[in-house]
Amino acid sequence: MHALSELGFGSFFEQQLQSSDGSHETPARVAAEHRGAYEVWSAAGSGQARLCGRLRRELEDGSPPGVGDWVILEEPHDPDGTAVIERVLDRRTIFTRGAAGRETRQQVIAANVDLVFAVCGLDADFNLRRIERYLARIWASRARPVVILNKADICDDTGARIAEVERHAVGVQVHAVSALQREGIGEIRAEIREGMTVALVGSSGAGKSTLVNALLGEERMRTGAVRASDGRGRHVTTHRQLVLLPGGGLLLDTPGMRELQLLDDEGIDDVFGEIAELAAGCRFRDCKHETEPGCAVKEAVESGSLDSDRFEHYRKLVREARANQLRHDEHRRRQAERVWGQLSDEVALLRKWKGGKP
Ligand SMILES: Nc1nc2c(ncn2[C@@H]2O[C@H](COP(=O)(O)OP(=O)(O)OP(=O)(O)O)[C@@H](O)[C@H]2O)c(=O)[nH]1
Ligand SMILES: [Mg+2]
Ligand SMILES: [Zn+2]
Repeated sequence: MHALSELGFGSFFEQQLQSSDGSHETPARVAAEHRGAYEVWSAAGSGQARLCGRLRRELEDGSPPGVGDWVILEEPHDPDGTAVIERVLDRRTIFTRGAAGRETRQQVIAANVDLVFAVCGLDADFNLRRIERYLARIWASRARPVVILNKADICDDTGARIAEVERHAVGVQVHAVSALQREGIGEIRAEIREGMTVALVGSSGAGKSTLVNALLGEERMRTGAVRASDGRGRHVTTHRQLVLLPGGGLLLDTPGMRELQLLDDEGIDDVFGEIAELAAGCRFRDCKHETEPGCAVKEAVESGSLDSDRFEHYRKLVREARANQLRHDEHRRRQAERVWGQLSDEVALLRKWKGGKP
């Protein structure tokens, strides 16, 4: 059994309890989810839970709870011991998967996380653009990002890599470790305090689960070798799982995601702070830094005070974000039209039916 504070409960969630003393509500944290079956942790211990019918209907078009969410359990439990989730508390931070394909329901990857370790291998996995994309999404989630460069044991120029990432991730801690050899682990353990939740994200094979094991001090998570041909992971971890760290703190291991889409341009300015600052000096407030006159960003590139590579990365990410947002908006518009279409069919039917009555 654990105190709620050890599980990450704090004033933000406490304020959302309805009874003044909270005595009739049982808050619990979602530790794992398997196709609608939840593993929840409360002050009473861990158990299984499912959504109540009303909540399931209400959330049909929204985001069902994900790992890390705080929920309220109904009392008493089902006869078979399964608890019933009646409410999801507002999230302090939320990290979702990009609006993949036709999906408009946001899949919650991690909720109420304080810190996100963006794990990147110092092998073929190393990719600055991907790190920037992760950082933008993490800033947008309102959690704090930390970059973990893993597999330092097989990299000859770790120092140069660290410097490269630091140049592109201003204001972000960058750590190089070897999860396998257990090197540099103390440094990142020191980032995690009691009650803090830390999610690990990154490509399959980057070594997230190996790192979780290193932090736990035991081989609890399954890990698997990367493909020799291209160094890609084999998607060993298949579900998100919260684990308690001995000595305080929680870790959330996640399945690898190679492609992480930007949903909108939120977070990009946090990654490219110096460009956002320059943009304040552009003549036009909505300057796209393309062909507009009086563009302070282009001037900085021309004078060499802003790295042109960096500007290119920025432009590509902004373009990508805009394209995704347009696609997403278009999809929502179509969906709304479909709902209206159905509704007007029903109204027509109702009229006909009424018309037939005296
Ligand atoms: N050389 C070296 N190999 C490592 C290190 N960390 C992890 N590996 C290896 O990389 C492979 C993938 O590690 P995992 O921990 O399974 O990777 P993951 O990020 O959890 O991958 P998914 O669960 O598929 O998303 C395994 O063979 C690990 O032994 C490291 O620091 N150095
Ligand atoms: Mg894994
Ligand atoms: Zn401009």
